[in-house]
Amino acid sequence: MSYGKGWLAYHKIKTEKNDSRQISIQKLCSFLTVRAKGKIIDTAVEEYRTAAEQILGITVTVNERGSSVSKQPAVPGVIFELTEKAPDLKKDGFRIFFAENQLFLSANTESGLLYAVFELARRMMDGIYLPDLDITTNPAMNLRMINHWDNMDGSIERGYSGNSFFFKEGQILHSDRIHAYVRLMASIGINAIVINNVNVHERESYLITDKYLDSLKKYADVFAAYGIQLYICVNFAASIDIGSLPTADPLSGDVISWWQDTVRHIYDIVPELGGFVVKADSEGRPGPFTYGRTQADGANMLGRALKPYGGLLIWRCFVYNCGQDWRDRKTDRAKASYDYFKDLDGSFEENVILQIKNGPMDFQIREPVSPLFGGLKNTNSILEVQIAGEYTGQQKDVCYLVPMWKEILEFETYAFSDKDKSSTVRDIVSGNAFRNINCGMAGVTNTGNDYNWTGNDLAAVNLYGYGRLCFCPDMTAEQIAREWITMTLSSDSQVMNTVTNILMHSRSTYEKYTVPLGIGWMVTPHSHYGPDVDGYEYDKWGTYHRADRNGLGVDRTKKGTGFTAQYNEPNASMYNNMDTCPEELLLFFHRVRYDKVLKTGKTLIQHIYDTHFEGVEEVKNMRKEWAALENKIPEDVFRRVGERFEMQMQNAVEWRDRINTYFYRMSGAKDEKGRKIY
Ligand code: GCV
Repeated sequence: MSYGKGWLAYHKIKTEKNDSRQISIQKLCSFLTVRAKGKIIDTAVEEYRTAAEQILGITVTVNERGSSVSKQPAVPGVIFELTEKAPDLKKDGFRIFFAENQLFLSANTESGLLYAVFELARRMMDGIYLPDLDITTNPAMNLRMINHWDNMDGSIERGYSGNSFFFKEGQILHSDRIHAYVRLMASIGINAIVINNVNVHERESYLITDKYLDSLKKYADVFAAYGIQLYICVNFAASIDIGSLPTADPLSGDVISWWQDTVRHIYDIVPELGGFVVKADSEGRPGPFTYGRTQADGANMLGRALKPYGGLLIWRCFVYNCGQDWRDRKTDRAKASYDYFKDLDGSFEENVILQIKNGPMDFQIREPVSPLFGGLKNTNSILEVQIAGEYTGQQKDVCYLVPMWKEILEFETYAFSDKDKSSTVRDIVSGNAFRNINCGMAGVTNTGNDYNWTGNDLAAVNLYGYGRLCFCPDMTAEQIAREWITMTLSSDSQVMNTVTNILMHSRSTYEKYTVPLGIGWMVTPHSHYGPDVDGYEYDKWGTYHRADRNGLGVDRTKKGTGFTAQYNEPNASMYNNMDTCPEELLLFFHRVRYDKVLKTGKTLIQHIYDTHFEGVEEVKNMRKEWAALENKIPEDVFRRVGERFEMQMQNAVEWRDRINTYFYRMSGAKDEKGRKIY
């Protein structure tokens, strides 16, 4: 199957506007001196060559190569150098600056140099005068991870862009596409990729055996050349399922030895492996609870086995009771992760990291931030977000997620008693708040073997934006969108303005025509696309809206389920009080009557009607704006995205009519504007 180049489809730019400047960019970039050696440096040289040739239309001559090259070339050129002398550079950071007729790309790691090359390529595409550059960039987060939910049969759980490019019919695939993918990931700063689903089924349990280790080694090598570590998800009960032990009890001596031997063998063959990711005691996956052990017992046992090899153990906090009785109003799924993990704070091994979903529920279009951020202070944590958009349009409906992720990162958790000390989620996952090294972000990816990688071409901005955000969370969502548009579509001003406008409004539009004010779900069971208001209302998953003829919403205050108390003050009180609770989260935290007047002066029921009508109108406008780009962007992209807008239109109309009709019938309240409700 063929594939596109995504944001690395460089094209030749016009450099005339620089022609009158002192130094010819073409000449400057033709001459490269490499004062460094290594596998990733070789990659950086190749990537530089590709970028310079394709963007500037030149052939690059590599002057000298090697770590001892120190003489300054007589002609203008580009110099790659590894330096230990730059105090403002952190691990994998880089500097690009111009001095003595040379454009320096300087870093203290090989990966840093590779990132500098990709940054330079972005600047070239922007058409800027390179000698003006003076940039120092350090990655904000140490772990910048991608999670694949790919299964070995080739399917992808919550995948909306075709099948896996890693696996097919139980085999590991080796194709050019893997290399193309790894380039894309490295270009946005990704340094860790987990290739298989957190739901480790029977076949995937064998990934840690000789059956697959040689193949994994090949992947590890391809990844390593781009500064990326390979990770795999493992089955907590592997000692039973593939070993011959009767137990997976993490405190059993036999289990401990089995994992130690297994991990030793894996690292003998794949020494580059980054480590394991584990989903335990969650949605049917085995875990330490079966043996009366804690989540820390389970994680630490595996962490200790990985430690001698520098491996990390990433343990997910998505642990909750998925067999709830819908009649039970006391149990609250939102409380589960905090209840299971908060008291374990400080009891995890140094190489164990907790992976926490952004919200306490499950990747909804609007949720509060998980109270584990700010609750855990002595534990490495990474923030898990979902690029794939399971509940946010599934890459049919356009929904730019970077604005949401930025809100999450900027959320102040008030973890310190000195309330002036910053402890935003960003501070926590970048390791600044509690001085943890093993922190960062994990994004559940939206890729598959579709030609354009992401189903909807516009959904690639979420993948691109995820990587850029992990590296540079200071960038605004709009800057990221514009950069992606330049790299992928065009820098033509009409294209730039139209697509930026569509992307920047897309989340709010999606939210308008789907679930109101943070209540979540109301989706078609299993597929999770399209509306079904009561689809999960009488089910076991703990995801209820509790609508009746008077109102809707879940009372999570102290008088209700008590979830608000999991936050530090003043957040706990803010959420607990209906008047101070941010309105966009009102129904998440409170049970609200339909006739309650909101800050806009509208009643809740009128807000529901209005937003749903508005949402559909906004989709119509986006579709129209897109249609005006014909002949301005590649024909195939124009067509594919156009088709997606048709699907989004149908989806939005269906949501509008189902939600409005449902709440009209429940409440009996008429729409003030007398619009059609069924
Ligand atoms: C991989 C949600 C999804 C599941 C997913 C799970 C998880 O429940 O619907 O498909 O499983 O989250 O994050 O583990």
